Amino acid sequence: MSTSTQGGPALPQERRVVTEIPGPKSREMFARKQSAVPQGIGTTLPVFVTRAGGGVLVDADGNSLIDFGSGIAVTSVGNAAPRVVERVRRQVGEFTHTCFMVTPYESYVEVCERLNQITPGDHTKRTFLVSTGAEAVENAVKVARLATGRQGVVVFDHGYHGRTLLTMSLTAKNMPYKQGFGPFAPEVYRAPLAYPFRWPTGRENCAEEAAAQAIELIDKQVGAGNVAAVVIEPIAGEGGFVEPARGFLPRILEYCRANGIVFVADEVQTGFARTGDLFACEDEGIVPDIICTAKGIAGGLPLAAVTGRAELLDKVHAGGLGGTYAGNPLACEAALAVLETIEEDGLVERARHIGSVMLPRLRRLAEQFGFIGDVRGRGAMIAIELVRPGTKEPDPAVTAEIAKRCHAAGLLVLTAGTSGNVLRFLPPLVMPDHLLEEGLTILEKAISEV
Ligand code: PLZ
Repeated sequence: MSTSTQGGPALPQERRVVTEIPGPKSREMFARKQSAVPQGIGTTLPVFVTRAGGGVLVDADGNSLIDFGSGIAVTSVGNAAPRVVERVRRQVGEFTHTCFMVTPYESYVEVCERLNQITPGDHTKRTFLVSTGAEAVENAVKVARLATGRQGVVVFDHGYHGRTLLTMSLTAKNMPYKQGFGPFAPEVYRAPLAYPFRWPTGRENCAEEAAAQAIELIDKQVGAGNVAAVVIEPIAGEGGFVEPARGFLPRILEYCRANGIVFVADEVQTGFARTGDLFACEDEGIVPDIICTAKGIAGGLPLAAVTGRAELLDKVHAGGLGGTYAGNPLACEAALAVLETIEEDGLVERARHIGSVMLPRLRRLAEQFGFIGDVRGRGAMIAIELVRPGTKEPDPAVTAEIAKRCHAAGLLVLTAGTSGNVLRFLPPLVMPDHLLEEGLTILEKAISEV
């Protein structure tokens, strides 16, 4: 039996279901949650976690669940990953906060230096740090607006960029993210996304037609000269792991370059080896003007970054950017540990390996079951889209039912998609193969039973 020493004594890398899921202790805590926390804060699976590491989550009742979620693509290096634990432990005893804008510290600068090196493009870059993905995207737009003197922001169908006023406005899906929370920020325009599975005239026309429609929308409805930034996820995450048809991103980038529009890649979910490249933009050689990162950057500590062309970021006046906790020293230490882990443990390769295990098994399932409409994704960012057999009509009910069965069997899976009909898989990149295979077996069983 392989073990993980993450966070202390060895944590067995096994699935172990010893109670109903959720068990009695989790149910008791969930009842407390229901009376202390508003229902606006949802719960995918109401088991209360006490430890986690490698590929498992251990709950208060002693169940050990296989983790196909990584806390929504965050713990790519594993939970309580050894190098993260070591560096954060050391740092927490030295100092916990000074505010980088008041008195700086080296680890912040080192994280920025590293991001300037490893993000796509060999132009001169600058990076600044914030705490959340939404903050990173919002700051990218601030920079683009100031640098261009323009206001418009173009985003895409199925996009997700956060829950703050601006990023909620950039997000496509109404329920639950926007419903009742308006009015939304102005000067946000939404273009079609090249969604191969759902493109009306077929996959083969998708990239070209979608790009033409997006460009026409910008030209005719907004005016290219009014657009500060195009903001896009290289693979739409919450929107259902939609990989834009190949050729779409390069075409949009080319249009941005020709029109002085800042191309912002939101790699909050796709970044840091998740897709089998260090950044998903690399797959088609996209060099964004600004790249936003978060989630996988710091193994679970809250950190996010905005990295971009020096000439853009340097336009902002002194004091124009920042935040009390932005680039917290514990989170910076964690980020340095994550970068070391990705490199030393070959996690880019590991992500590709995970994809190469998952995709063929899922494709075989899709041949067997008509309600699996599409299998897609790259690396360890893989999804299936569920539809009514023989149609493309989304089936969120069957999606929820499969997730429920997986959960009951001790496999955490997440749903996604504008219609809630996508099951997405985001295992930690350090998940041992036997757990990956076992997780897929549970999934297969759940699918064959619904
Ligand atoms: N951009 C591409 O995926 C966060 C949302 C969880 P924050 N996705 C998880 C939820 O329901 O709130 C996300 C993302 C992309 C931006 C964000 C926002 O990142 O760290 O949640 O602010």
